[in-house]
Amino acid sequence: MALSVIGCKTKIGGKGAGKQDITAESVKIQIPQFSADSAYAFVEKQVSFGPRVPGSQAQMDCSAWLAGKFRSYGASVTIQEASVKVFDGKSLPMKNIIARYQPEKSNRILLMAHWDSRPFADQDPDPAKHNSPISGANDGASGSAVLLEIARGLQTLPTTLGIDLILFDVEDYGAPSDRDNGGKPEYWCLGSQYWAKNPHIQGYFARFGILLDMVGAPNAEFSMEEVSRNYAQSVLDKVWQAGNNLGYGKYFIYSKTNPLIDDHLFINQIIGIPSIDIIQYDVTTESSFGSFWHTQADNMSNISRETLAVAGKTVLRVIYDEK
Ligand code: AHN
Ligand code: ZN
Repeated sequence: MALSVIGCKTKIGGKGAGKQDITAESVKIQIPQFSADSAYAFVEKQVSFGPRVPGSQAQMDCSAWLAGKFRSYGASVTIQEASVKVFDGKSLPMKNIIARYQPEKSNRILLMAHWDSRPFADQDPDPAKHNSPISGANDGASGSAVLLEIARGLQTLPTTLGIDLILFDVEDYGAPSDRDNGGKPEYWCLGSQYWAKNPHIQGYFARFGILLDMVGAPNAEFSMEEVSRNYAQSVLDKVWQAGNNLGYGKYFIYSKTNPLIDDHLFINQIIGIPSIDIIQYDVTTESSFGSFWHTQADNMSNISRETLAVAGKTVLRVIYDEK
């Protein structure tokens, strides 16, 4: 366990203060270790199942693996299963993976990622590839891997608040960009929309939520995205402050960027948990998400151990500081 310890023991009272030595312990905050290698291996493992497209064998295999991994780290795990209707009218199986720590506590923090992979590489420079699925190493697997590695730490050291980790399915089944309904918000984030309307516990609430999406690319920049700013400015401030305090100012930048349709939007709108998105936003590329976004190049060659660790250590710091 890495102890990040601030503080000391202070003796209160000098000579004649009485028989007892009163020992006051000042703030002593421990956070578990976050292994960049372990997080990287979790990305690799997910990618090894093949594209985790809804309805595929990879979806079945990878969901079982993810749930088993959370269980092995001491979480109470459920898979929320339903059938959801995608943009072309097809009904597909959805599997949201829910891992809970200290479920008896009423004050909670919600950590989220999506774990499915997009069925169409519709941004690939090669049009012949537009209908084949992506590996989704960054888009999907990276956020899930960071949450798994956080879970590995949660088992070793309890937080003051209860923690829920949810891996949403069917985030990335939005209509391809060249279709009529391309870009329509309601076709994205079907797993989070479903959960927000049917949370695993009736009346579920959390103090705040943090979504991790595309947190694995080398030199990623996480900006202050508009939905996050509108619904959860104080959460954004807390997370950016933690990242900058840890020396990750190159990653957590203080620039304001446009609103995104992502799982946090529906969590804010439908269930009202103030939630932010930690998401790579690269204004220098056309998509804003890096040149490999929704292409066949979203594979292990674009995954950086350092970026995964930056995201993970920052979130750990935030959840262990929360009282
Ligand atoms: C859209 O482009 C619609 N949403 C950005 C969020 C996203 C897509 N995350 C992963 N894939
Ligand atoms: Zn995507």
